[in-house]
Parts: sequence; C-alpha cells; structure tokens
Amino acid sequence: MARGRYGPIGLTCAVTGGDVLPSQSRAIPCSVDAIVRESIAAVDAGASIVHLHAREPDGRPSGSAALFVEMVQGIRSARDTVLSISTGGAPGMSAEERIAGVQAVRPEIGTLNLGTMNYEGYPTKSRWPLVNTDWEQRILDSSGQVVFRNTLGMIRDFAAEFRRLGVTPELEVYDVSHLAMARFLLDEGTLEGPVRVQLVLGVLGGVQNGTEDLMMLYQAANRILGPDLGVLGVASTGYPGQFRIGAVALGLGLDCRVGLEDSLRITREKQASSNADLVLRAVELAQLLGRPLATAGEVRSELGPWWRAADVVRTLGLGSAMGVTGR
Ligand code: KMH
Ligand code: ZN
Repeated sequence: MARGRYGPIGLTCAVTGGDVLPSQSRAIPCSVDAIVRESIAAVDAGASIVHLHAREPDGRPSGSAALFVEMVQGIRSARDTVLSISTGGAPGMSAEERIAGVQAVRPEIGTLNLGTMNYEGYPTKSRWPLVNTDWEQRILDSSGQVVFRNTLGMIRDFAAEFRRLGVTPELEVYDVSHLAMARFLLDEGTLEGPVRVQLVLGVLGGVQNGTEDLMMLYQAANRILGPDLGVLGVASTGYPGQFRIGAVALGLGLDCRVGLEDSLRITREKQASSNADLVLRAVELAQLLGRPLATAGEVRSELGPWWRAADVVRTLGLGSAMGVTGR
C-alpha cells in the first residue's frame, strides 16, 4: 500500500546496525551515549523512526537487554520518536539474544526476518583488509561462512512474542521467497494483516540494489500480499544504492530508510560524518519529490493490529514495560 505519492514519508534512520565494523568508519556510534546522541540528531534532522541494535562499548554487537533499556530511556526522555528494535541482531547471536531488546523495551516496531539465508556485506575482507581489533578480525575471517538463521520455528516464536507484547512486526524482505513466507504466516494466523513490510536490497544473499530489483519486489509484494500489505518501506545498502533506491521509493509513495547501518558514504569519495548527514540527504530528496516528513504520531497511527490492541492497555494505564509507560 502506498500512502499516496504526496503522502507523508516515514523516514527510518538505522543508526548503528550489527554488521558494519567500527574500524570502517569513526562515525559509527557504539557506546550507549553515542547511540543516543546520534539517534536524537537523526530525529532532529527529520527521521520519524529510529532503528536500533545494541553494541558493547568496544563496538561488538550485543543482545544485552540492559543496553537496550539504557538507549531507549535516553532517546525517549529527549524526543518523541518511534522506535524499531532489531531482532536480526548480528551473525552468531542466539535467538534469545536476538529477541531480548524487544522484550525489554516493548518498542512500537520490531524487525522480523523471514528466512534463513547467506548474509554478507559485499566482499568485506578484500575491501577492508585492516581492522583495529581482534573481534573485528574474527568477523572478517568468518566471511564466506555466515548463515543468517531464521527458521520457521524461530519466526513463529518471535511473532508470538510480538503479539504478546503488542509490538508491530516489520517484515524484512530480502527476496521474493520472504513474501511467500509472509503469505504463509498470514494464512496460518501467525501474522495478522495489514502487515508492515520493508524491502531490503543489496545484502549478499538477497536481491541486488538496482531499481529493477526494487520494482520486482514492489510488484511481488502487492501481488502476493494484496490487501494484507500495509505500510511498505525500503532499505538499500551502500552508496549510491541508499539514495538511488530511496529516491525511487519516495517517488512510489513508499517509506524509506537511511543510516550508517546500511551505508557509510555520503558521496562516492566521502564518508558520512554522522547519521544526521544521511538523514538530511534523504530529507532533501523528500522535499524535491513533494513528500512531507511523517510525525511520530502519524507513524503510530499506522501501526499494526497488535499495537492497537495493546493501546487499550496503555490507555487504561495498565502497562508496566518501559515502552508502554515511557511515553
Ligand atoms: N541490516 C539490515 C540490512 C534487522 O535488523 O533485523 C537489515 C536489518 C534487519 O536491519
Ligand atoms: Zn537492523
């Protein structure tokens, strides 16, 4: 479902991720304070949604519930923004670690990845031969062996937690097969429509990040999900993919995502100095194409049925999790 070609855009900023390595860019925020600062700056630059992963202070990807709570407290106490918490985590994390953030903070949105796949940045090792730490070196050395594990059992378990907590799943679609999985999950009742979907382009293991790839997935999403398709957004990796695909998505009336999780460059020659740098470019594109930026309230009004059901609890003041009482 497009909101209309002049409708407000829900712009997500993916501020840190679990795949990019701190040695690749000094701009990647790792400590709680840095992630909070970058998130606030991204919101001030125009992002309606902040997508979070957690990292230990040295930058190592983490599934620590405590870190998610600290980050969310810092962001929520400073700005009214919609939060999306990753359950993709990073390669090698257990299912328990991956769902911990969503359980701890009950965000508006949590990511739900729909299939086991290869998952690599494009030949990272040859592009970034030098890293500063042993843990980053181990990640580079594991290139070629990475499996992003999302079994049907895991997907059902995560979805059940989302339903219980009143969190809207954002379905991460890296290929057409994930739309078939979404259809299956809707038909068996694991998911309820209309679903929020993010097309993810340019991960090695999924589709490439060409405009044709976007149009192929866009058409397939509409065909396979039909009236069950709710808000549709796009994330694309690398430069210029992030902006090129973002521009097409904006033209189609879709949401889009930028941020250092997906791309470290602001131009071919220059690294982004912050997440806000990337958000400001996306805002320029939105302005050129006549799309206003969605407020947090507008994004919340389009969240899925589980969020709306939990809203009754929130309105009655019965919620106790941070995400419920924290706004
Ligand atoms: N790293 C992105 C390409 C998640 O966090 O669950 C996909 C992503 C998924 O953001
Ligand atoms: Zn992510």
